[in-house]
Amino acid sequence: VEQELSYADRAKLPNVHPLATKLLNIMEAKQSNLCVSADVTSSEELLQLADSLGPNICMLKTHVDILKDYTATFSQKLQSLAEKHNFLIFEDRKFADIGNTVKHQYEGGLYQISSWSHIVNAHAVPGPGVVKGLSAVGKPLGRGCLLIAQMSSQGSLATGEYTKAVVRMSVHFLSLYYITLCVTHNLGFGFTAVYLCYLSLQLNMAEEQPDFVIGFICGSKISKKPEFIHMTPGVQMQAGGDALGQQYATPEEVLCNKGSDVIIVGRGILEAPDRLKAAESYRKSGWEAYTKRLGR
Ligand code: 5BU
Repeated sequence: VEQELSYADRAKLPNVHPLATKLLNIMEAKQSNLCVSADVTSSEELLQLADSLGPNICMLKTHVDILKDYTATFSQKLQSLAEKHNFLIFEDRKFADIGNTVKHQYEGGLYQISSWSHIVNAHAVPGPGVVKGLSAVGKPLGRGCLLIAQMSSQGSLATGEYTKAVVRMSVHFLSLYYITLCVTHNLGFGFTAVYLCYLSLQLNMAEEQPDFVIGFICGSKISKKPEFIHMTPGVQMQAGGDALGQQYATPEEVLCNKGSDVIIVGRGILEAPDRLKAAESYRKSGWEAYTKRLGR
């Protein structure tokens, strides 16, 4: 039986993105695969959350556009807290436009997300251009991106063949351009053959250096490549849902049975009477489910 790699083993893989290495090392060091979704509307409260739950988490997820009082100073303070407590920041922006537009949305505007968020996510709906656009801004800064391959909400259309296509896009996003070129320019057979050779080279290069996409938002493990991080929202101690279509699975189900790497928990912690105690119990459940999966 093939033994599964631990987070620490995966951090050392030769082709892993430096940011994924950093995350995997944080997870191992803090024994935490918990990402808290800090869905609050006041900057002060968010910073307080980051400071108090910081020691228990590997990552903090934000929706900056729900803050009523965002300032650049807030983002600086959040960055300091991320350094103080050794966690990564993930702005759940869900980019979904053409490359040129997402470039501006990522770098500019009010929030200047690329300047403070280690990780962002994107829908694959627009095609490879969305990753290309984001990567033009994020790659020089050492940032990483998660592609949304599945969603936790009821009736999500991101399933089946779509999910598979997202996984393929994570590796091949450059190569798709060459295929399109071949087809649209209706190149002859000889040309196409040469292109295909070039293409397979490109594929290998992409696989050797996954340069911006570090993983997926998904409900279960969807790629066999241990370099990719699988992150799952819709997690609570009790399976169920909310009134607006959110669906919940337990940490045990997500990490042990579904093979994901990181659990994302919002209201399971935010609405608990003692947030710190709740975060610690999610961290502990998450870590136990992971070690059970490894069988160590
Ligand atoms: P909850 O309070 O644990 O239900 O919050 C879940 C968070 O994860 C919330 O910020 C959502 O916007 C986010 N989310 C999600 O729930 N499901 C998804 O498929 C994606 C993001 Br992508």
